[in-house]
Amino acid sequence: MLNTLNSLESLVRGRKPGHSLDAPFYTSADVFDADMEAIFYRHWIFVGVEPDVPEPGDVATVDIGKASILLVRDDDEEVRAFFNVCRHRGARLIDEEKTTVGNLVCRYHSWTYGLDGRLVHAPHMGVGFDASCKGLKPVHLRSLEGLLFVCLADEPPEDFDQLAARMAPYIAPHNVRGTKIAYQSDLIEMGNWKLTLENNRECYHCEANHPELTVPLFAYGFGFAPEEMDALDLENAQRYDALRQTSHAEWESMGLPSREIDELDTRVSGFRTERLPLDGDGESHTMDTRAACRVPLGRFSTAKLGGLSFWTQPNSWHHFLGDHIVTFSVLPLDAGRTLVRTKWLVSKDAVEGVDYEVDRLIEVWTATNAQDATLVEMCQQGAMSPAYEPGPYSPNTEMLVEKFIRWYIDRMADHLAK
Ligand code: 3BY
Ligand code: FES
Ligand code: FE
Repeated sequence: MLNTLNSLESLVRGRKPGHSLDAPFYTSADVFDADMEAIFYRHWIFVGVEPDVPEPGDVATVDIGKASILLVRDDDEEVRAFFNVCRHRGARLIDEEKTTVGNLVCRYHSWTYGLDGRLVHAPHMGVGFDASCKGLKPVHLRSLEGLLFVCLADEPPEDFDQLAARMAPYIAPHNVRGTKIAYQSDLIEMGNWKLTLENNRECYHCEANHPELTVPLFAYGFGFAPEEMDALDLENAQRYDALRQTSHAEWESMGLPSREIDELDTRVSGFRTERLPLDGDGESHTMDTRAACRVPLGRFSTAKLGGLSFWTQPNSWHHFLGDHIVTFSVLPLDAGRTLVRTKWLVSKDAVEGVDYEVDRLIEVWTATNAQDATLVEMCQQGAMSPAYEPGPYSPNTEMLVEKFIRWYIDRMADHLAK
């Protein structure tokens, strides 16, 4: 189907605007390899949160394609990132997803690295051996108010700093660094990573598929076509819009930036954010829309802060509530499999069983993730059929899907031009 770079070029050039992609983008191993090269080894990838490694010596590993990355909290309490590859004969250094160490020791021949990546011990290497140039290879790392992004490229896209500067005031009040991970789920979706992202960037499918998520989310935020709404729908949509405006004004007066920023396809480091009111006079993403955790985040005095959403190209979305945070990291495994890693964060001071119950905290998004996994798998199966052809996105509800795909196609075109 797809054998040469030329055919990838013609696929990229032949992309039909406003439509889903040609099948090989979802099914081909060659396109998957190109995606890793052009996107996942080059751009800023969301991999975790500072509370993954709360104390000096804490280590977390995460795989981006074939690259295993170490996240380490060093003795100065700084988080650092390295390639998880020993500089002796290349063994993977740390196997576990989480561990705590004094030094990073390779169990093959005991080469030992400090938490700052320096090689501090290499037995039997002789007098002429210069350990100083055999430290662990560093990986670019940015902490956006506690959200950890890495970039595997030598020269990372520079505009991430602008993203960070604009997003920090939105995220800071939720105090990610003051949280702990109450729960993490790893879900393998049987579909291409771009189907996972496409599915995430619209709520066209929400009413029919997400009975739990549609409890806290306002259906009138889903973007119906005005011509298909009856008088009652229109009135509700207008009421929702008015609530959105007044909520933004109220939250901003409390020092909580809330208004939409949409740079999804206008920047190399594409992102979008907005704080939206929740339904049912709601406080959180729970089945009764009440806070799931009794200890609020940051210095919030009310739980009714709506939901701040934050999306990044190519691999994350996040929801910041008054009482908890949910982060999602999309990590491609192969053309037809994608890991969706979800973390639920609550205040460090909250006590499980007293201030929150894990079941209640994770109920809405556990159900939603499972439903989304099924939808993604359905699309992967469809993309493999000879009958598949790119289908049209709704101009009312799938604009952000189009922005994701446009961003992806532009990045692939940039890569091929080099
Ligand atoms: O989580 C999100 O941002 C989107 C919007 C709602 C459905 N979806 C998973
Ligand atoms: Fe790590 Fe030899 S490969 S010490
Ligand atoms: Fe969904």
